[in-house]
Amino acid sequence: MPTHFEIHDSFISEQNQKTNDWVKEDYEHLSKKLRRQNVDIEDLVAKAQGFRFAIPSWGVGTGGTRFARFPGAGEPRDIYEKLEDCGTIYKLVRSTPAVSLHIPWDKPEDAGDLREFARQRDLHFDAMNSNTFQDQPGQKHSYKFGSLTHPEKSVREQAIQHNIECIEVGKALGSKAHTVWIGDGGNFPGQQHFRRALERYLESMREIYAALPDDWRVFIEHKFYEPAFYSTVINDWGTSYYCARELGPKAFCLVDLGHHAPNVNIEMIVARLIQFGKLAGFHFNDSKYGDDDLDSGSIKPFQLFLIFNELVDAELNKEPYFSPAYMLDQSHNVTDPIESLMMSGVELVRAYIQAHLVDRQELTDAQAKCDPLRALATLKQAFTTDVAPILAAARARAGGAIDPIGTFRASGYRQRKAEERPARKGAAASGIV
Ligand code: PSV
Ligand code: MN
Repeated sequence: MPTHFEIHDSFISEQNQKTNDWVKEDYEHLSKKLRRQNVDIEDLVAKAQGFRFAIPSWGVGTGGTRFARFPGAGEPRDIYEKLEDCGTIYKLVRSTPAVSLHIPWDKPEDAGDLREFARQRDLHFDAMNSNTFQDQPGQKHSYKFGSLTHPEKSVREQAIQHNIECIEVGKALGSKAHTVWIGDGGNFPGQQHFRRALERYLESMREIYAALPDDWRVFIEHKFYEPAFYSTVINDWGTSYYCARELGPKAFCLVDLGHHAPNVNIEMIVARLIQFGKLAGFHFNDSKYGDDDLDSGSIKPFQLFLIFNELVDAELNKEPYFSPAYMLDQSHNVTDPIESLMMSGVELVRAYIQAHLVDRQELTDAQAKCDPLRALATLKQAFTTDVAPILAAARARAGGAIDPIGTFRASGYRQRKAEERPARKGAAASGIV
């Protein structure tokens, strides 16, 4: 039995042959349609090929809820196997050359070796992520009542050192950013002094900020509830923005789509952060009720499009400090994580390309003439355009799959991994529970 099964380029192009003619036909038709709107389809293919986003290492493992996790056969057991799966996703969709690591889950024994392993798969490392929301075996102080904002200095100090260690690991891996999300908050009214907790956060973050290399950025990720259910210290984008400003020019605000109260206008938050020069980037996912970590575009595709509408508007306007880091942050509880990540990735590129189809002159004119229906119709025209042939062409021309999920299934990758990766006794769960 050969170990480390890989999907070969020749297999992908063989599979592509099956649907190539149809894609060509659809592409021609769309190309004509777009020409009527003065849009060159080739420009959009180039845009689709240029759109890049990172895979979170924890996303390739099966996720779960606080009730249960149902691990799938053949899921990755360590960071090397996670990188193998990330490499497979990259091969098939061609837009995910970066992986985001979570420390200590992915702490490498030999960073040089891991970097080389990634390089061989054309992968590199995106933002590092610290973890002070769990206690680790042998850890001196507990984070039960907080980490960077804990009332006791010794606990805060331990959490600060952990973040600095993440930056050190990231330096060895070639990363350029560090994301800080803390679970700190309160479960009971009165449990925390709101202002003092935030002061302690800033005091801790200043030390982490001081450890950043010159060409690094730090991303502050807010979240309004969970694991704390009454209050969280970094609860919303306003608090995040205040902290980023206080910390300095290397600090930015990260938007995880699941971290807002229901019905909040996230695209507007995105626009505000762009305008204030503090948008770090995204953790993409979708949500129905809370931080559900569902697959991107599975619940509210129009919202995803509206977010990309703001991003593309900023890109075209060349807004200062606009350099968003894109990542998926999802929990795949009932699907094959590789399939979910590929499908979600396609949804991101779709929304990005559709946003490029918005007739900006028409929209500006409708806004100036106070014509809300024409404004909406302009957005809807872009949103309802089926750009699938553009996405398929972008992938296929780069050596990827016209049908990533069909090709993945036909390859037998997961079955082969189930043979290669028998469950290890006592192995840690590889996804989020
Ligand atoms: C928290 O819910 C979060 O979105 C943060 O990004 C964490 O790093 C990630 O999920 C994994 O728990
Ligand atoms: Mn997140």
